[in-house]
Amino acid sequence: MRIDMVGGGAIGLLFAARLATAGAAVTVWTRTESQAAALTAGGIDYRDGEEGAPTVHVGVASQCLADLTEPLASGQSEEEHWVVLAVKQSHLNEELLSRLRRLVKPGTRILGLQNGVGHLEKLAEALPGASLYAGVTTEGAKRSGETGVIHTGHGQLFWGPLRVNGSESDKKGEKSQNLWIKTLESAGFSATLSNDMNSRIYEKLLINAVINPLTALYDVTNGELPMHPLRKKLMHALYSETMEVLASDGLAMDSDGWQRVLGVCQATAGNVSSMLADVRAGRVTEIEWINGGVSRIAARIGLRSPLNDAICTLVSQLQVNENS
Ligand code: KPL
Repeated sequence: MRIDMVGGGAIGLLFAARLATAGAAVTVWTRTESQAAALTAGGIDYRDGEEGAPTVHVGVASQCLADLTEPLASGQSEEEHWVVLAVKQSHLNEELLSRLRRLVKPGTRILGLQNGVGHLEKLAEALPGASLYAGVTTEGAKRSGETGVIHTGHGQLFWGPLRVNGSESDKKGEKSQNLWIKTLESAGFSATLSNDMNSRIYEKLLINAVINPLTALYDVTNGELPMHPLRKKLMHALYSETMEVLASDGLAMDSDGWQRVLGVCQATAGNVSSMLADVRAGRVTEIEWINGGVSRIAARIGLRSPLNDAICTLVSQLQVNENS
């Protein structure tokens, strides 16, 4: 099995390290030459988050995306080839899409692991002929340096085919899906093939739309967020508005959504959300694809979303201020 892992962040390195350990031929495509050179020289330093767990060096191939100037000959049938996109939504720009066109051939299976919404439509338009898969992961991972990753929490991967804007349906995908499942299982991931990825994406969107912007605005960990009564009130108001929008657009949850949000805060209590981490580091956040995505869905189906609109403006303002 050949896997092109696009993105050398925490999730990209986590999946790359474990899949390579399970015997897959993994190439990590990075944004910087220096990370590609360091990964090629020393591999990934993988450590399980358990107290006292050793660091394991995992050899992988790595190349800088900027070097992807010609279509890549795969040398393997497309059934045994998966491209996994583990970059932030904000990095999924024209430049990256043009590189991906050289990696992806008609029939290539491409799995997007992004938070929020909007990326799959973008990929379907940019890569006609590719078979699109969506993934939602709750694995916890933290980068340590340029080549290191710590697996901070074992989670779940839900993945499955998704047709958007008339993208190709993966009619002949069964063999490739089975190979992918086997590889994921050998790598120790708990993975579920889902035929209802829209609901999975909306469930994750609901959680991210409440926790991520409020932890960023209040500068608190996930566990601290609901501890203060006024913060919890605001969380609930944002939850209710978001739930109404997503439920009106097809989200049907089999459990109490509000309790799920509180449960995630508890289960990831010590975590700094990805949005707060971005704000603290002065990086562009995913607000446009999380709460901005909720606002766009609301507008499409004729609902109002004043809280999501306001939260978007506030977090964007925070980015401007952090960067100035
Ligand atoms: O997905 C997350 C994120 O930070 O992006 C949560 C679930 C909030 C965990 O931190």
